[in-house]
Amino acid sequence: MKKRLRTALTLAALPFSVSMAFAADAPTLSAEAKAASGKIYFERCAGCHGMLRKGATGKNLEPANSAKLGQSRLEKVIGYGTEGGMPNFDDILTKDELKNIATYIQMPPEAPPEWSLDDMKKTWKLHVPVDQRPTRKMNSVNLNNVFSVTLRDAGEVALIDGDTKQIWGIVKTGYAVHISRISLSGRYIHVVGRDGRLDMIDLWYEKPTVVATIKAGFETRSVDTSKAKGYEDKYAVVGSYWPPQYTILDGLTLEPLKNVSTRGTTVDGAYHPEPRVASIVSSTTKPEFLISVKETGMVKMVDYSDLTNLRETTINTAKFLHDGGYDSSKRYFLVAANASNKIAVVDIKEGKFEALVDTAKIPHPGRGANINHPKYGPVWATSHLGADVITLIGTDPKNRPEHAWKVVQELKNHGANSLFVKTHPKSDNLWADSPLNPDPKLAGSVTVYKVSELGGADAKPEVIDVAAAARLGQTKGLQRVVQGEYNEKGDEIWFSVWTGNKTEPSAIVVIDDKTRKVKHVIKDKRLVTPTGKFNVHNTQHDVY
Ligand code: DHE
Repeated sequence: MKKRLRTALTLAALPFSVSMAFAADAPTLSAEAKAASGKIYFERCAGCHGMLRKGATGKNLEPANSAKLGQSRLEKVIGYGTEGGMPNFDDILTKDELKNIATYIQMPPEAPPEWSLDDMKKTWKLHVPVDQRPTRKMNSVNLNNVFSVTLRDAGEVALIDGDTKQIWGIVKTGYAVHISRISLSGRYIHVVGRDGRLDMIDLWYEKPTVVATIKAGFETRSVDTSKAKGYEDKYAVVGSYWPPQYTILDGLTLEPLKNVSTRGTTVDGAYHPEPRVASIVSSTTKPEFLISVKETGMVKMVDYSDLTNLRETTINTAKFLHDGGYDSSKRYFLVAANASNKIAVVDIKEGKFEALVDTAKIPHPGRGANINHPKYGPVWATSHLGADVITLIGTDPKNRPEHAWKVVQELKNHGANSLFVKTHPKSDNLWADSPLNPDPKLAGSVTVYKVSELGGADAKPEVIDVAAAARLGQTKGLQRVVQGEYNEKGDEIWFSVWTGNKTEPSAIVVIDDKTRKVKHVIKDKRLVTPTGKFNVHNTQHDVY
């Protein structure tokens, strides 16, 4: 035993090139193929498996594990996906790319560099200082009903006027732009790309205009802004996957102010080198950001009232934290611990752990959906990557303690591989998608339930083939219908029909919420790979 340990230590101490010499039959790629595969890994795989490939939503892909599966099995899994929630890539990657990426993940992972506050400052561009911005709104657009639409593979967002359904402006953003969040005033949209670029768009100009930009990390997924009384629009916060850290910035200029690493121990007490920042919500009652740290399984409540003496309350929940949102009272934050098949609940008022709720496999709520259930009162809903159900969880411990933090009902979804559920306080509908389903029919459809019927035994869902309604014709990529988002009034729901391929047409289908009939299809050659849609009013006020 002692001898084996000594050998391992000697190997670890050797320079990389020498230790590689021991593995004579190790998989290799040409420098060019390795660089191209590294790019694909970063763009398509790192989000689920981690830059260091330690695994989270996806499996651990360190060479010891991936090599066990072998080249041909890996190629099949990557090409066709699995029922466990891994999507298929055969419609996006060429045969050679599939082959090379299967080899690449059997080679040792390479850690990208760190990214300090100083590095960020060097990339910070204040295009328009605050005192040179408009002092009043210069356009006649109803800003409350503007949708910021992610054009994923174009690295752009489209600002669509929700009243006229016309594109008001297209703004260049980071690579594989991910989400938009709106400042509490409703004036600024913060858009974050996977490459760490954060753009701040001012909606008061005649056309949407970027007033500040910064590169906040190498890989980022989340952003939000301060919403507590007295701190409206004052700060922004960006959560990075790499380096694993969060950064607090000036909310009006994006000047980086404070950088905090999330490296450390997990809920199991083990050290983790890459605990990535997943979802962030901003408390409306306290000067706090709630930051979900994926690999540690901890939620950090970060008090931003004093950045010099920053106070963090670290709450143990479960691994691996991903996406989440508020209950209807906004007292509780519910977040998916997706690898544990649990929803974690944090009490924002008390600053404490509230509950862990066991659910079906791999919950994936987006921000979730809050409905008033005829039998169980206020409940929060999530759908699942790993199961064809929509889970309803009671959220009212005061008036309905018998249902609180329990799964009160499981509704059938038309398929697994779902990403988002949606409703609106003015709607009687609860919707769920299943865009990552390998079956084209299921990937292109949505399920909808009437909330007022959920108490009875006869609650029947309607399944709507949204992709067919878009009439895009035959496309190489699957027509994945993703992320319903309501308009301001709550009488329309918008779905993206995402072909996942920037050379092919995509669309947004607008459905009348009462009749569930298609009202409008937005088609435009500028709408390249639309995915997430963020209505200004609903995002500004966390309405879902
Ligand atoms: Fe997302 C939210 C991470 C892939 C569309 N996604 C989130 C959040 C996280 C996350 C942590 C929560 C942010 C918050 O609330 O602060 N997403 C990841 C990944 O790690 C993952 C799985 C893989 C990756 O490499 O990025 C991933 N996400 C996707 C997509 O492929 C989607 C479907 C299309 C796209 O545009 O990238 C996608 N993610 C979204 C959307 C939201 C989101 C639309 C916001 C939902 C909302 O209602 O707020």
